[in-house]
Amino acid sequence: MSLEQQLNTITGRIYGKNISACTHVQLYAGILQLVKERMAQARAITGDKKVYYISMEFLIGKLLSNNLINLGIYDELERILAENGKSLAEIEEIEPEPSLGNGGLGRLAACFLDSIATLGLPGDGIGINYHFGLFKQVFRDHLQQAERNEWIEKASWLEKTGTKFEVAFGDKKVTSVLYDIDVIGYENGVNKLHLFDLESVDESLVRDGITFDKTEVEKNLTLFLYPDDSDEAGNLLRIYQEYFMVCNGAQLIIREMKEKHQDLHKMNEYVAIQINDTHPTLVIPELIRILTWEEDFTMDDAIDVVSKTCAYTNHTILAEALEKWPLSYLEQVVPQLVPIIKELNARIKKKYDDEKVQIIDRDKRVHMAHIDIHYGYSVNGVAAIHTEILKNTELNHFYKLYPQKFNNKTNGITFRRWLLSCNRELASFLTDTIGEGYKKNADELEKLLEMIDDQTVLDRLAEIKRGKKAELAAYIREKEGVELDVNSIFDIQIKRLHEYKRQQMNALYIIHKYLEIKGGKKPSTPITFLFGAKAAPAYVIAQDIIHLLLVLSEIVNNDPEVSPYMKVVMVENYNVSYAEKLIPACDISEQISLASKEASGTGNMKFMLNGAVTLGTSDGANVEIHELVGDDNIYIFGKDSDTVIGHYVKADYVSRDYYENSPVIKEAVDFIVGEQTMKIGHKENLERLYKELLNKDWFMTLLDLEDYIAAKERAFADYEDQQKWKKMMLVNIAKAGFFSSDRTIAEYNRDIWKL
Ligand code: 26Q
Repeated sequence: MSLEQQLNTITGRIYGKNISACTHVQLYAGILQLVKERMAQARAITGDKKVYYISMEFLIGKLLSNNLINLGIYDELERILAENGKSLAEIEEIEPEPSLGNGGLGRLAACFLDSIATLGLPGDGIGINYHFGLFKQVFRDHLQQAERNEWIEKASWLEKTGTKFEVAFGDKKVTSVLYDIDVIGYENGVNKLHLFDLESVDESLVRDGITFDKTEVEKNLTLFLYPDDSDEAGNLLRIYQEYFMVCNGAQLIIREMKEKHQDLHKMNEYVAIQINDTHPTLVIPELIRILTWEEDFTMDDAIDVVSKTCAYTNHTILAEALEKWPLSYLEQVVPQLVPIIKELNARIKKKYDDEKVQIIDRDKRVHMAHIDIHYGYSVNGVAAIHTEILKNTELNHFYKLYPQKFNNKTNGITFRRWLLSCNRELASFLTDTIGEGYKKNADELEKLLEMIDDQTVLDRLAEIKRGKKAELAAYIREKEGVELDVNSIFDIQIKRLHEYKRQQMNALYIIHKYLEIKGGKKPSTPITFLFGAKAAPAYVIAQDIIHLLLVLSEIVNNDPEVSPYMKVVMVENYNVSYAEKLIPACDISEQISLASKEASGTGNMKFMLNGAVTLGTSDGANVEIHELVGDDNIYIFGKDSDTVIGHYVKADYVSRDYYENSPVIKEAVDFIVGEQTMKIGHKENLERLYKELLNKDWFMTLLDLEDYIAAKERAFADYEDQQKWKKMMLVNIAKAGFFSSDRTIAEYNRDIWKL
């Protein structure tokens, strides 16, 4: 059946109408159905060995456009709809975004599933079916408010399976139900994302915003995703969620092995389990429990085979983000795992007396990462510098014990979503210029380098960028009510709000620029500063930084002397879908974390691929971007990681010294609590932030501020030379191939999974 016939049949069946008589909402439902039918017919990827990527977060984002592209029917469908007077782009807007993750870690898991299927590797995701994704952010009175974020509709990507498992929390038993989402590779077969839910979940427990009745786990366990990114949240419910996921995951894995008549004693020959940060760590004791209690394994055999099956990825070196659970919590939630964890701990104690490598510390806290490192066969960081820091400092004690376990896997992004889907104009220009090959072999983007002196290529790149800036401006006009100047420089910082990512440093620059313009020093090209960021509701200083940004945007945008030269916009409810609109429109990509703190970053890669130039510190994957594009095609500033780590070791960073010794810094910091901000904003928030910067500044904002200002001025000055800028765009796109998650996954497979 042709695509058009199939869609007409479906809309006829559901609505009794053909395509041209349907509304966009009806067409969305019809196309959803069509895509699901096509994916059901596609080849299931199989093989002797399978990887399970287990993660508390899969930030998959909207799936319609991506699935159409991967099925190879996007263009045809777009044409059919247009012939019937319909717009696929508008239909795509109707899909609710599944925001089942906080940020980088969750989005990485989604990119990885796409690449695993694209490479034709057998590999499924295992996670939780949260009824409400990461909270919806609304701004009121220059403050962030959190509202619930529904995404599940009657018709959605979720397919209810017949699978049910029992999960025991001590004496309390719950029943799970399994939903699957098909993951189709680019012109390849299908894997599954398995999302577990509670059978007895009760949405009516949700009250105002994101508050809910916390008493009955059997009703609330899968309601919400924890809105934390790298912050401490020592909460029992989180452990309930983690155990719920791994207990279901372990049962699923064992059931699939048995269905294939695979010998559990050789689990590691058939299965690899990739543990996404420490959140799924309990899968290790849980598998050991099942094998010893239900499968007659000796403890030695169970530990041995599980240790050869599980591999751990670390995503952070922030000490406060490493999970350490009081043993008493585990005794309450999963008493059945406690004897196993104690046994694992006893074996380590017998072997090594170094206190730093113990699983249970003297305060009776269980270090989840230590379980993974001792009882897994691989430990990887997510960018070269990050892995080096793990080996040399943070996890040095473990590296000395197990040097062979440590390896680096620099993160990547799926080019299907972050190029083919979000920037169709650039993708089709690349196809015209260097051919189709780059879609399956990202390294072929380098062919673009041969065209560095081809004026038509350079001009076309600039034209595409301008088109994307105009599209974004139209969207922001509608959503945020702000008029952007398409001729201005689009300088963008989008990522979770965290002090180490230093949005506050960008804010201080904006103050500096504002004061310069007020003083009569006007930039030759206007600048638009764009932000998008959610802050964990419990993270007070992060809320204060959002407040400052919102107050600054009001001051700047409403000042007729200044607003022709600069604008500041913090977009509301930044999410994956917003990122897909912002990234193609960016000129300058802000990647300004304190060196050593950002494990990798992946937004940096998305911007580069879309022709933005990075302004960043020597941190995470910025270091590798720098190596690839060379000094002339990136703006690197700030103290390096060795210097920063040295400051922490010697405890000799005093932010007040920087404030007092630099009139530029002092002027900007003082503005936070000046008359103008106080008139619009809240004294409490602004003063707290001011004091934090002066008295603590744990992430050393003031250390790098002057250098940051200088680097930013250099970038703006270079933008005046459009010819030079176009060449920088071209080099960045051409060198982005390394950051395809297809490369990352091929490395995971080569070194860790061996499928
Ligand atoms: C932990 C305990 C309790 C509640 C929540 C959490 C929690 C949740 C999410 C802790 C951390 C996260 C997310 C971390 C994260 O996104 N890390 C980012 O991972 C990216 C992919 O590797 C990197 O590129 C980023 O540098 C890193 O910050």
